[in-house]
Amino acid sequence: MAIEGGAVVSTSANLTELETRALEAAINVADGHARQYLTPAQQQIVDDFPRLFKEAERMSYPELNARAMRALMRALGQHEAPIAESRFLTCYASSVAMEILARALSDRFRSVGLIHPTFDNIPDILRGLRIDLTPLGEPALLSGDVSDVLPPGVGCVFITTPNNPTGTVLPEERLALIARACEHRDVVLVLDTSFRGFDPRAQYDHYAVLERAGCRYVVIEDTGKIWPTLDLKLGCLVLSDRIDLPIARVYSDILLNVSPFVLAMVEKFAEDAAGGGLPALQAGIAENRRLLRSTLAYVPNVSFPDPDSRVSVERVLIGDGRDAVAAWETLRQRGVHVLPCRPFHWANGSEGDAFIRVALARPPAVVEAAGRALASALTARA
Ligand code: EGV
Repeated sequence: MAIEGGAVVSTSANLTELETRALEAAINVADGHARQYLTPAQQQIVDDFPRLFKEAERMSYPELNARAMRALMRALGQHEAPIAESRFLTCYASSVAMEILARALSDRFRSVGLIHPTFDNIPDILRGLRIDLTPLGEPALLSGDVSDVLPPGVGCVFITTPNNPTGTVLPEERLALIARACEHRDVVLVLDTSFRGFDPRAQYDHYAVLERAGCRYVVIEDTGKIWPTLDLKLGCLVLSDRIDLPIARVYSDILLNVSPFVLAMVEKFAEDAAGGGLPALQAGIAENRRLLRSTLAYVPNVSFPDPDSRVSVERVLIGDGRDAVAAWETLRQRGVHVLPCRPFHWANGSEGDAFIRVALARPPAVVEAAGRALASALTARA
């Protein structure tokens, strides 16, 4: 099916390797990093970077860290997030936070329940530490008997919400139910909320829910997907009290501190987000989603399986027995890079064979060009 290069995808390439290839492409809608234009308000913050740098140089690190965290949590509706220094650990990126967490988990648990599908570096990092994974499908996470979410032997449950690539959000009542079950069974609940800035439905106060349930939890917060700051960003591990895992110790093995400049920048961008930046971001993504859907509207049997998704990536169900890897390859030869979804389905790759993921955090012209190229690739005679 797939011509040269295709075999690489189905056997060994991970999503990030495909994203790396796309970095040089004319039209890159592969990675989920933020590559849209800065808003005028964000541009002003950037124009002020020399002053911000001097300020960061002078300030105390713990204070900068707490200020950045407080501003970020406030912007995202997470008012009860613990700001005590011992309860949050800022990292260079959410993948670094993930690696630290996984090493701490591997010290205690052999088995983790993980949302399915999801971005493949999460299962890869966990498996790399010899942790066994049980797939937790989105339907089971969203409804039905909550004990299905906590299979026997599983010491930790890991949920990405909103999920990547589907945009599925864990609603408040369901989180409360799962958190209470975790408390009851002494299972650690981990949430990866990297995409929550895109979706107000993911901005109810998760910490209030988690604290009320009294479970042990770790939340990975992230700024990497939301602001086009050339990958100046933070990932963050937020811990419940008495987490009883060597997370702080592993953190110290990996890093001492993040950049004070990045902390100062995050505070400014978070204040802007709270003051109107988030709705502007959401409107831009919604516009790009409409644009992509309209460029593909005339292609027979192509559909959008996540109609309610608000995240900055969109799945396209290419239908008619078309193969995503073949479509990916055709597009790649034309300088347009998307992602085939097979690797997201880490427990059952073939489930992803009919889906392509298109990144939306781009200038509208890039999304439109990608949509047109995809439409043409799917309508051309094979
Ligand atoms: C997405 C890239 C890493 C990741 C991109 C991503 N891979 N960090 N190893 O940041 O959805 O494209 O999550």
